[in-house]
Amino acid sequence: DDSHMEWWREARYGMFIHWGLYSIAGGEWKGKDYGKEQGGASAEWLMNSAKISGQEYRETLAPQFNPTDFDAKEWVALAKEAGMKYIVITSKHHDGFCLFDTDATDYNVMDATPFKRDIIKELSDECAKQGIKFGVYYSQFKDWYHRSRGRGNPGTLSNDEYLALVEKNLDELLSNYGEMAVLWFDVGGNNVVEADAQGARVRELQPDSVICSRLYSRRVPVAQQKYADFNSLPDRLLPAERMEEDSETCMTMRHNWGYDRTDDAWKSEKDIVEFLALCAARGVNLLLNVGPDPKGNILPEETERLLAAGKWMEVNGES
Ligand code: JFZ
Repeated sequence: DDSHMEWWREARYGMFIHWGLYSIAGGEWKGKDYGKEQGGASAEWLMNSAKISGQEYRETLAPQFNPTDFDAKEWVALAKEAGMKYIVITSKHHDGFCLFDTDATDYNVMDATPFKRDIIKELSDECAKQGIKFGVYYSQFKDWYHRSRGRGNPGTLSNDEYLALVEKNLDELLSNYGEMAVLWFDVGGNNVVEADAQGARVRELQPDSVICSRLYSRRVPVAQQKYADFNSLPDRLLPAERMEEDSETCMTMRHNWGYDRTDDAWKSEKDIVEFLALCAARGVNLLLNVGPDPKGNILPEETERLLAAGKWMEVNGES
């Protein structure tokens, strides 16, 4: 039964939000630039790129996380005005930091930052209010803070404890935030048993959640990806032919996913409209990314592009 996929197939276009402790650093650590412009990984990979220990990363960035400009109402209204039908935000990226209230770790917005506001709650409530679907990105496999990264970076948890944390986090995300329309897992490991258990838990708690294929590693044959509802294409990829299976492409408006202070490789409004139209033509959902700044603002360059694409759809689209 795939009735839970109906809204997603019609939706076609959503907002991706990469936001977390890394946003404060903006791709920079101790005067050195680690953003993609300089050939490194994207800004949200900073902890890994600059080889920062969990303790130092947390001690430096968590006390500075105080995005007083954050206004869920504005973000959701912008997504709607842009013609987007769903929102997916990083509830926990590879740095392990949780943007929601959790009892599984104190490395979260409520306990480790001065902000002490549950970002996932404010956004999910606002989405319900404004009538747009809400979901979360959750890095289930890579967690540089809690999970061991090998010698010198032991992580705060043993492997069993880490799996328990993921289970607890999923229970919380699927129990405390109303409808969770999308579970956007990312960078799956090769352990299919683990992935299946996580998928099964989602199905059990919210049977209608749409589960991203990145719950599994790409190396797991598609036929064995039991709980994957849609195929997440490699980032920014536009398939050459029309896709018959449920698929989604995610894309940035410049190089980086997370906020980067120096990345000026902006795609033009025309680039974005073109990509959106091509995705629609090829039957692929588009999840278009924004990387809000440390204060909680979606950037003016992003807003401009979102509204331009929204305007184009209004003039040339079906609605
Ligand atoms: C992952 C993350 O590592 C990255 O930080 C970002 O969140 C992005 C949306 O997802 O990166 C990937 C994952 C998969 C592919 C490429 C980048 N892929 O399949 O081509």
